[in-house]
Amino acid sequence: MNALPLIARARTFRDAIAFLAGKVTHTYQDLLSRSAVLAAELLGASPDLNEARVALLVPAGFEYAASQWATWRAGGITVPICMSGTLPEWEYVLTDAGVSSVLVDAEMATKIGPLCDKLGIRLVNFDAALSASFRELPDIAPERNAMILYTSGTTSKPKGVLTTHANIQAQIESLVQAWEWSASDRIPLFLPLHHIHGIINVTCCALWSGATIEPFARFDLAAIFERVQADVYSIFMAVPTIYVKLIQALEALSPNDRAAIVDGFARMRLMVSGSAALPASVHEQWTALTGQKLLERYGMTEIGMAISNPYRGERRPGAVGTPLPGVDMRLKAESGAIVTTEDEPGEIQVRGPGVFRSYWNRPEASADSFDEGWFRTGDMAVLERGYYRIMGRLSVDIIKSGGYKLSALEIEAALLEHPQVAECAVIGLPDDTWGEAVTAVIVLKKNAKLDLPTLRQWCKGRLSVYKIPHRMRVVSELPRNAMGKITKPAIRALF
Ligand code: MLC
Ligand code: AMP
Repeated sequence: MNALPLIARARTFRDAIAFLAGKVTHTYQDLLSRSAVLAAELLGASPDLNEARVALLVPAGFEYAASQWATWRAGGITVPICMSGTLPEWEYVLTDAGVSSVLVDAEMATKIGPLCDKLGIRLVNFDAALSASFRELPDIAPERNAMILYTSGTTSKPKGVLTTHANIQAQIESLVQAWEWSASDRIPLFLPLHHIHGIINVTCCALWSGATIEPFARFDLAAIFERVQADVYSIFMAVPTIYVKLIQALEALSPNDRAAIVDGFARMRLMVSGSAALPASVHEQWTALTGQKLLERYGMTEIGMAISNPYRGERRPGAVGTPLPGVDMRLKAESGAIVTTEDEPGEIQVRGPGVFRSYWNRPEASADSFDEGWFRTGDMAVLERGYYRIMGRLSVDIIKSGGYKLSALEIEAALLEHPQVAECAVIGLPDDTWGEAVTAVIVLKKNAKLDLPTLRQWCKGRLSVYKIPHRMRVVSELPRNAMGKITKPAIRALF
């Protein structure tokens, strides 16, 4: 018998619809059957994958969930990768995680096939892997490793965040309890599935609850509006950039067209924002437009969701609320003292069953990220009238753009390979739509010329679209301190 609770629960609502895409439906029984066959295919003759890494490069929806469940049921670790990533980015992740198989659909097979051949990685085509017969699957203990998510940080290259099945279960149960998920919920899924927001908050919470997910291949405003207007969703989860885009699009409509869509939003039981700061002005605009009070919450790949405004109670614009069930948190002041009063800022530190196990293959980075057993988030917050407010990050090298966490150092390393670039510094500048806009400040080589469109073109194929500089400034020299180190605050002051 397979011990994973996600699977055991699905057996209790076999006939419910897990995924609805246009006219195509997949039940929980379909998920159970397909993931069992795929697990058998992944296993071949072996009784247990024993935590072999299986990368997922399949479309959001049934294919993704069945691939994830198959890997878990076979005893593997899922490594979801960015569908719109570049070959160098894929190569880095596949190599760093030591991936042995990649699950793909036909389209992705052609894109990543040659790279897998080069790296000696097995390619498993989701649609073709139908011939394996049902077989006994291994028991999976909760403390076994389940997933590696790549996240950017203060190091140039992204690090793999390793979570166990128990971590994932704790993250899911906390949200299901706090936000009162149930089998009658229906949610659209348009967030990428190589990050925790789309994986845990949307997909895993919905599947844990027996709810229905409507997947979209990408964030498709027109298609989402059509379904909102048809009144099919009870829950909606997005990053602040999406709410800004929704507001812009709604305001561009005629009053009649807008009213029909707004009514659909107004009737949902819950709309959540997270992954980046939701400006209080956007929160208020959304309420004025739809009557909905967005629930803002705070989380991180390493810890799952940690702080949330209440489902029932005051949802305060500009604040993230109080710790979620099962989350233990403290603020540590710059002095090293633990903050005990309101209005005193400190770094958010978190512990609890949802906190990840370690960074993949990085013992030093793992040890450095904990302080007496508490995970150091690198985010500053303050408690005000009983609710936490996020004040910003400790590191200037971390940028949040469109809800994606980016490392300035990774982008700088890429730009330095451009033949015209002598030196560069990358910063995130405030931006009304993207939260922060990736901004490159560049010193050119002698007699060189470079403009933003040319640089952006050059970046394609090297960096994912959201990492490509959105703004650029050429300077004759970068500001440095007495030690010769580039000073980013001085660069920010140039704008
Ligand atoms: C895309 N574009 C950008 C950009 N991203 N421009 C500036 N800054 C960015 N960050 C540009 C492209 O170059 C393109 O330009 C145009 O926008 C459309 O590109 P796109 O990729 O089609 O954009 P779109 O689909 O509209 O994407 C916007 C988005 C996406 C908000 C849907 O960024 C997204 O899915 N973000 C969510 C990321 C996420 O899930 N984060 C959670 C991490 S987990 P042109 O000129 O070519 O048209 C986490 C923990 C937690 O943070 O707490 O949840
Ligand atoms: P990631 O590493 O992609 O999981 O991103 C986690 C980071 O997103 C956190 O460390 C915060 O900096 C940021 N973040 C998430 N939610 C919020 C929020 N509600 N307000 C401000 N920042 C947030």
